[in-house]
Amino acid sequence: MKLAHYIGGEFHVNEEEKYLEVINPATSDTIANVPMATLHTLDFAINAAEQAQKIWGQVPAPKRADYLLDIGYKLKEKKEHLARVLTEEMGKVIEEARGEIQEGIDMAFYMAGEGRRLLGETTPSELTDKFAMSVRTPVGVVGLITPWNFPIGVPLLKAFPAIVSGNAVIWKPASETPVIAYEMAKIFDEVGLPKGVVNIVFGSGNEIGTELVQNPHVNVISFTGSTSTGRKVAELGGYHLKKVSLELGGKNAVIVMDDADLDLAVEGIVWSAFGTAGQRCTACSRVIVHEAVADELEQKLVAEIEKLTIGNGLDEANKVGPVINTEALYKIHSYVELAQLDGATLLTGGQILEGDDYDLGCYYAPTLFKNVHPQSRLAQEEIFGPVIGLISVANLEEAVAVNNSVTYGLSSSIYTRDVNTVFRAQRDLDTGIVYVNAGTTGAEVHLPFGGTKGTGNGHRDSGARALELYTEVKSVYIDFSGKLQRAQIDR
Ligand code: UN1
Repeated sequence: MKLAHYIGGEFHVNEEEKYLEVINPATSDTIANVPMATLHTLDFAINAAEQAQKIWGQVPAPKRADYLLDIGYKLKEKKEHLARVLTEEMGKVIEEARGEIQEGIDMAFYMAGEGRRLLGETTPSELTDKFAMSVRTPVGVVGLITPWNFPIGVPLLKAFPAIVSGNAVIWKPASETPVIAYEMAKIFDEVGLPKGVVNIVFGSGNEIGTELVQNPHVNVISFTGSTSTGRKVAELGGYHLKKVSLELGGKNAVIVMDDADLDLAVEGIVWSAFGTAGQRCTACSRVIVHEAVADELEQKLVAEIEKLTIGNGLDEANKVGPVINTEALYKIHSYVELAQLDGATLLTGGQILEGDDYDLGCYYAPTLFKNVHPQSRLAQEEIFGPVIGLISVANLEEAVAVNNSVTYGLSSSIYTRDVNTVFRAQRDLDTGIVYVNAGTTGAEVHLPFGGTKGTGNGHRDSGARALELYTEVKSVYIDFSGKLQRAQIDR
């Protein structure tokens, strides 16, 4: 299957472009060929977006929201099909793929409600016969640069608030996962979203991503991906004085206190560490455990991890799918080797899986280490794979200090039955998301999503706060006194 860009409401082919193969990481089969846009194609898309936005920005927001409802219903109707496409392309197990489509559905319906809010403020003026308010206006053309690990969930968390706010979108999906984006283009087309409101351009980050960030006709950039790329996006976007929202890495921990329900904690750790084969920015990759329960937790964890079934995500029986490609396999394995050199003890896993069906795909054994030094690279750097390390601590203060000792700040979790511990922890953990008695993944669409420190630059996806990125705020003063009134002077 040859994919095509979606520009100005048409599927667009440029014969001069090269194609890359899209590989199913579970089988190594080629499932599609994706064009790599030239700058000419991108220009065409930017122009289409600009033209469309002029009209779209004038459509009443509740009417814009009606399209989101239609998209939401279409996603519902196609949920199973889309989930299968997602699993084939990205590898996550089918149950999780369904969850990701559901995240898109939830965001469509939630943001459709914003069509009847998009709240500004009204406030008294300090002068008589003068009215004061702030209103939201669209920012114009929005560029989305999105990752392969949540190839539809993350883009839709960004696209829907952008659309309902009256902007036009240019979306550059990750080159590893274009098929699900192409499916999304079909949905925009089927619901009759006005042409040019969403444009999908496949291409390289270096060329197309860079041009999106620097092009003067693109007003806002929302990027989810690695911290190193995010830094470049911030630098370039900053030079061009653009609003740039960054959602970057994580090094998320589950803290298990001595009064925790250990079986519950084990379930939460296993789910949040090995779901999506550890390739979530919210994935648990450190377990900070109170020394009094460390041995028991370790034994229970090993037992549960060794029960995990690994294989093609289309098979409902499998709990852990492949990682995205062989490069990822080798990167994960190099961290495992490094951890051993750093003195950590391997408890289970620690290898690229081989033999039987594993040879065809990119499978890494779910891996657990203990005796991990909190400052070692295994405990500090984002691995983006199914690897966790146990770190023992003596009390809550130490647990919080270890949690906060990384350069990232996305998600954290604590298992305890003590209400005082709960409140202290939620106050002192420095991440953008804190879970109590649940793992580190599973954010819901109506609360802000994002993190502190190296995880981003203060913006948030999801929730009503996402609108801050996609709207300009205009303060409007209406003086109906019929005379000159001077603020701060005529008191
Ligand atoms: C990501 O990994 O980039 O909270 C997003 C979660 C999901 C979103 C993850 N709702 O794990």
